[in-house]
Amino acid sequence: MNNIKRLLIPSLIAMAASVTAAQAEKLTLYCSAQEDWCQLMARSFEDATGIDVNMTRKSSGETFAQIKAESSNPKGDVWWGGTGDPHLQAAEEDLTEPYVTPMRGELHDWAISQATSAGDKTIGIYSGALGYGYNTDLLAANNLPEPACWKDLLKPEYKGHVQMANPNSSGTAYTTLATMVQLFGEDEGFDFMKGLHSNVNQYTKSGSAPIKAAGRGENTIGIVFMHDAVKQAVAGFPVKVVAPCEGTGYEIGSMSIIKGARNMDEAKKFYDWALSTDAQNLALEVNAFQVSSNTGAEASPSAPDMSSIKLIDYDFKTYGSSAERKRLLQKWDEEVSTLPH
Ligand code: S7P
Repeated sequence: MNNIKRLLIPSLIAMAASVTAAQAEKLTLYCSAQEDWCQLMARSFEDATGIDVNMTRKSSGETFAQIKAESSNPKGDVWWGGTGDPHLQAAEEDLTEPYVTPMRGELHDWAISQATSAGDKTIGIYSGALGYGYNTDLLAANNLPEPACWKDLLKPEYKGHVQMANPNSSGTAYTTLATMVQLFGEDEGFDFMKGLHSNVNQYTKSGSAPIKAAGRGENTIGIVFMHDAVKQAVAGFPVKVVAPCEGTGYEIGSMSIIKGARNMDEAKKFYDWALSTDAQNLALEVNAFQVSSNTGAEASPSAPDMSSIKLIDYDFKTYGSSAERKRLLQKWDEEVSTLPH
């Protein structure tokens, strides 16, 4: 071997090793919580581990559809956030990977139940109740009464004043549809959705968009998770939060590792980290007022008090099943969305 080769070969080997190491240290994160929370989680994980994170934010139903479409050639590693139902559907359709985290001992029972019901292919990261919020200035300006119940939203005077998301793209809106079916029974639940349709001014793609629009004064009433309405109120917008009088459904926001993840070690590192108190306390920095799944995580005094809200016994197993979610969405598409306003 001549001198040049003797000098070059070790440095080429070292370069190749560092390229391989650099290639391994990355994570593709699909995120279905609010954009600011998704960004904070991604950047904080990078700071904590040195692993580069490529994050994409999409609503829950959209992310489910993307993971399904990519299943023969998965591009994402972890799906963090979003309502639990589509995570359960992904587990049933074998789109996600079982993983038993060593963090389990730190979690609330409801977070573990979510994992157990899905063969450990998902886990609860937060919980929050569905409700609605309204812009108090717009309500007064339009001489509208203060709504307090779900059925108040069917009154003709609210025509054009109610906004919700499309349940196909949005986990919030699918939770709304499944809640009405559980609260009132299937026939009455669909009658409710049809009556509501007459008053809805727009079905948005994202679940929280209706209350952000209410905060900006572009919409009066937004059907959303109560914590998303609290976020607008805490930001100083004239938004009042309602826990509907009949009772309401709730979500177990979830996290799953995508089957065939290209960066499986990093995916597991993120999964464990995301369940830690430090990671879950980041929620408070972006006014995300869900209940965290780690029992040691801090709770904000502004967060909705779950114990004072009349919650239904939401049947996650049924409404997160592939057949039921598909059936309800198809029925909503055919019988509700096509009706004239
Ligand atoms: O982070 C707030 C939040 O409401 O967003 C998630 C939601 O599913 C994402 O929006 P979509 O309704 O558009 O899917 C919830 O899990 C979460 O609580």
